[in-house]
Amino acid sequence: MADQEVQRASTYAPVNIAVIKYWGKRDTKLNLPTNSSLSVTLSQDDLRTHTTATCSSSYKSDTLTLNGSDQDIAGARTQACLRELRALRKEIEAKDSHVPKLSEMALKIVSENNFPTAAGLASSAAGFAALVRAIANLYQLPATPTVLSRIARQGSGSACRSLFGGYVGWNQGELDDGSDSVAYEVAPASHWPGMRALILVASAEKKDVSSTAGMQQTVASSALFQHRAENVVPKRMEAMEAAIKDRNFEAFAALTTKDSNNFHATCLDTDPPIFYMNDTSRAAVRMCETINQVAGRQICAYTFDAGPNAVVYYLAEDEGRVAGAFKSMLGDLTGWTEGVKATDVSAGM
Ligand code: 2P0
Repeated sequence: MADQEVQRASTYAPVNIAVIKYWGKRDTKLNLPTNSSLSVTLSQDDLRTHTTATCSSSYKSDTLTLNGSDQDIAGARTQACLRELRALRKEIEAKDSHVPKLSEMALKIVSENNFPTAAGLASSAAGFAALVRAIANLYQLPATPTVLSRIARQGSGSACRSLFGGYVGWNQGELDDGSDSVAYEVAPASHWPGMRALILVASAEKKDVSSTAGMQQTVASSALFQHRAENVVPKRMEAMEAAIKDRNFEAFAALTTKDSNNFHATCLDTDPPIFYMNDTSRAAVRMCETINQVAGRQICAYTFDAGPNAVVYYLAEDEGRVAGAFKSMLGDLTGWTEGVKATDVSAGM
């Protein structure tokens, strides 16, 4: 029987690293944020999730494996993504009775990360983006990256930004149903040919406080957070979009470092305080400050997510002064123990 066949689709989704950070939800069910954010999608040659989605009437139930281990697929976030994707497939099936009823078959989803999971390197972003796109491809949905970003957001907020390459905004939106809380392209990766990122792994261990739990503690207890969401981020979003459009590295770098520090300040202002950065992270901050002082201008910008690992943005013309300095101190990254890896952001997805 035709529907006993296994239907299959695979995709890659890269990690994105925010330069204006998402931290705080106004709706925890739909992952609606308290502020807009902006990120840079890395090349899928570097940090990425590869996902294969298959479905067959011979499968008993939906399953998900990540790096060979079975994952809980019953969680509300994964279920929300599956429900939305199946609903879109049903619309196609309703229009044409010859179209196989894939929406009624169980799914088998197999994902692999080529970097440490849950160590503050945006694994959930790449993970949910890949899951949503793999199933959308399997179902042959005519969905745009914007529609897929709305679905992936429900898996993990930052995942909505990994559906686009290059420089990507996520509009916080205003509507209660989240339909306007979607990602959009600010500029493609090729817009800024010299842009490079250095990934500095200070620890590949799983973080102590998950982003989801950490941001809820911050929303509940930090006064600084209110100020950040209302007064700091809106102006920075505008300034950052302008810096990217103008390819103004000094403005981009100043905003990136300030926003990382502001985000970590709200973590420290949380009760109990959350420490994502460690001594190695702070050594990387000092290294960037020294590199910029010696250069006489800001030629590198650090940013830290919910973990101790740094991403340092710089331009190709400063490769020796930035990546060279870090590599001579920490060595090239091999096997995700401590070290650094330089990546070409402009190569795109
Ligand atoms: C970001 N982070 O903008 C910020 C900066 C971490 C620090 O998005 O609860 O894993 O799944 O929506 O997306 C991490 O938060 O949280 C994150 P959920 P998510 O990249």
